Amino acid sequence: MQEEELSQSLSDRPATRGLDRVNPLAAGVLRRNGLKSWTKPAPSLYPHQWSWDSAFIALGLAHVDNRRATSELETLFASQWTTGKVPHIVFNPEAPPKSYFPDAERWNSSALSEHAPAGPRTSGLCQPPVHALAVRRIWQTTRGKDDERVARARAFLSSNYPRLFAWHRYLATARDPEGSGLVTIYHPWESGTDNSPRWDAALARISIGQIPPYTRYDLQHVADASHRPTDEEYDRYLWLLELLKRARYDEAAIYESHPFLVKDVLFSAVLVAANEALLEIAAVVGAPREERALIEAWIERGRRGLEEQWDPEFGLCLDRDVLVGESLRVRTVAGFAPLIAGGLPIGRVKDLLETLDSPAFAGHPRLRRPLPPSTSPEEPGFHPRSYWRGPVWPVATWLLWWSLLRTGEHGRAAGLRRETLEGLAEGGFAEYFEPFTGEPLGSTEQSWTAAVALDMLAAENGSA
Ligand code: 2M8
Repeated sequence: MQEEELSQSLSDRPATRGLDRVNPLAAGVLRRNGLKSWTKPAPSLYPHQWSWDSAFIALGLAHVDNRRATSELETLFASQWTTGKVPHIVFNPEAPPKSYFPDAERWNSSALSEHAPAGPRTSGLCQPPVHALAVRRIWQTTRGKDDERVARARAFLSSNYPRLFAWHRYLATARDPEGSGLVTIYHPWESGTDNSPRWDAALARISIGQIPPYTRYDLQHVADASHRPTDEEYDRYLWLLELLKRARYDEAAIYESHPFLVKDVLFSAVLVAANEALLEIAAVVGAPREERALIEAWIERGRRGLEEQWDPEFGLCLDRDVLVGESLRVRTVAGFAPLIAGGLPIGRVKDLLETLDSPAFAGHPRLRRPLPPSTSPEEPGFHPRSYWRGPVWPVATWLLWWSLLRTGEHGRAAGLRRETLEGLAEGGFAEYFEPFTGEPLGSTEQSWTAAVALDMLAAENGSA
């Protein structure tokens, strides 16, 4: 559906206030942040290409500009490592100097690892694998379209299936040598929820060594430094980066001595959902039977691994610190991971919905809107204005909304969709929102916020 048609169909409905403006405004954000073949996550705070941002961006673009959606992912996957890893940042050589730190020089991945791509320079980490969900959305949006468009999408799926398969295989092997079904991350940046209190205990155990001097450029792009991670947190992030460089980004070496090895349940659940999407893609492209069997096994193992991390007291799933062999007992939005992974017995769905509706999350009495904050307001590490420590992130709400739809919880999904879109109509496409006031925080014009709005809007009558 074209931009104009989409907004037209919305204004035909018993419109919720201001919603008819959201679609053209969201498409405008993505247009303005767009460069040649890919999209910056935000106008100035993030001048490079980020992995899971691009996946969400492609998912939203699939509804308004299918060619652009495919080029977004093609550009990202062109920088895939030979191990299968999709890097978390692909550096833009044309970004203004001193606009983002750590930069390509600091990562130095192409000099340190033979597995890094020869082309554009990249970081040495990865992020949650939303990509197969985006590829499947690109396929889904061809439904009812002309033959040429369908053939183009099929060709895109065929050329990308092997890349996605290699990416998921990397995560299922190098990042899960224990065969637990859960992905190990080496750095909070890999989780995408960087300063979440999920990581406080694991980070506190690390003793920091000598870090080469650095200047943070992120702080010059936000209204208030307290919305971003603290300097103490950055020191830890930069120290972990030094250690990864010393290991030359070699997986076995990292696994042997790295002081931050954590089983991330949100990352792992996204992988399960992405593997389900990959199975569908595999069917479209006629992938070998053995590969499909492997993907099925990854799905099953992932769900089992998540179940083992269930915490009955919190009614949530918890991350696990590999080094001390203990769960990290913090209530964050990541705890809803089993919902994202799907395939749950009714009882477990009920448990999770109870937690979602409780005062620990969307039922907290002071919330501006009944949307889950990134960290429970009942947690000591909660902070309503600091990044992933409390604000509401539309991209995280999208994950829950999509999961609820898939679970058949249409009423709840419709509620999350309505509240999110109304919040965006009111506050714009900010990176995140203060949960008690609805105030937009972080970067303005954040691409993935606009992208998830487009996807939610396209889900006519709550079906995606
Ligand atoms: C944030 O992370 C980057 C580091 O990767 C940063 O703060 O500089 C996170 O919200 C992450 O999830 C996101 O992908 C990235 C770009 O939007 O920004």
